[in-house]
Amino acid sequence: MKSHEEPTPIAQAPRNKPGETPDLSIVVPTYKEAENIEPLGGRIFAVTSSANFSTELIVVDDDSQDGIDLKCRELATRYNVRLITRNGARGLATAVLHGMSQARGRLLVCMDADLSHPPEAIPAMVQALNRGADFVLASRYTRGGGIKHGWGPHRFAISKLATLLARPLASVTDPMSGFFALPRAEFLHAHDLAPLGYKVALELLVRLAPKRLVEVPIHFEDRRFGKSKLSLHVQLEYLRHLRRLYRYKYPFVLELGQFLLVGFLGLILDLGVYVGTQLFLGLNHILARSVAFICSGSHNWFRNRHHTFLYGRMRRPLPQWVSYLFVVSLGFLVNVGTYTVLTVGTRAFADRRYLAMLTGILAGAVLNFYVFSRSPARQ
Ligand SMILES: Nc1nc2c(ncn2[C@@H]2O[C@H](COP(=O)(O)OP(=O)(O)O)[C@@H](O)[C@H]2O)c(=O)[nH]1
Ligand SMILES: [Mg+2]
Repeated sequence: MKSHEEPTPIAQAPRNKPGETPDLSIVVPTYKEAENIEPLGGRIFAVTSSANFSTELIVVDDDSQDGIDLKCRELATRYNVRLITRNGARGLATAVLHGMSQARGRLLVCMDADLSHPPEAIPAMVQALNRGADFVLASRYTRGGGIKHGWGPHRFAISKLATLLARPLASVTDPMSGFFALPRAEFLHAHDLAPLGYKVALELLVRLAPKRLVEVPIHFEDRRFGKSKLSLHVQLEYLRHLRRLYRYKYPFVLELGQFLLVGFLGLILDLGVYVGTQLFLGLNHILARSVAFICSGSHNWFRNRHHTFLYGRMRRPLPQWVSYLFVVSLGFLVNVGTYTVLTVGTRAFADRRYLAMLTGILAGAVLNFYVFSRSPARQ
């Protein structure tokens, strides 16, 4: 941590009086976690009261109807506990953000309900915030952290891959972590939040871009009660979320990456039509080249309009269609022109038509990317 500020004591009284701002608001999203909430609450308040932090626990439940309301009511007789039940809404990230928006504490902590995140790490996280950190992430992969009982190779590989994909977005060892803390004032600065799926810490890290970021090691434990809600749907949502965050942080790299991917699919189509129309329809190779270009060009335009250059959809259809025709015909001229000039005009390429074809495609693609990525709708 870069800050050299002295730590400031955060609390005098372990229990805040009604109406008083607590030091800590701990937000816990729940879905079917009735068995876990009592032991979690017990551990949270044992830790925070021995550290002298006045604390409120905010449970955001998506209408689990599993008796969590009774458990929270019982906990509330001993501690400062609030249950927020959302009807109709489902989703971890939106639940956490909702809970944080209702919190009153000076500092916010978010953690899972299933006892995977040890509440005993909270004092170290609070201490880091009090020393000037803007964001504290509890990490399994930083020095001193780990995963208790180990994971099978399948789960480990998926988690590692997901982590690697997120690394360029946030310079932390564990961007997948759901256990984090930040000052409420910092959270109130977060604009354009577009939470999706599970990864709310990653969302906040990208949108807030905190300068003083601290990682605190934790030993992650597998849940003992209840089932994980991490479904295939949530995993696919993670990919959509990543795409959204890359678009936000690295718009050019995302556009280029998607453009190349679309181009690669178009190339396969292009090759198939080029070879197929010659083999099965007996077309002359220059005509086959043109037909293949029209098929793959249309495919690429359609996909890029829908996936790559989204701002392109903000333009009115008619002028966009006209300029598209213009770009496509320029691309067509450059692509097929390069091919024709190389195969007809040079000896080296006369016997290497596929190489000439690839060169033509590349020249057309460079021109198309240049024109599409400079769309006036972008500004
Ligand atoms: N409010 C709310 N909480 C959720 C939802 N899905 C998961 N959670 C909670 O988010 C935390 C992490 O979920 P979990 O199923 O343990 O995911 P895993 O740790 O990745 O297997 C737990 O406290 C869940 O109860 C949801 O749709 N709404
Ligand atoms: Mg869990």
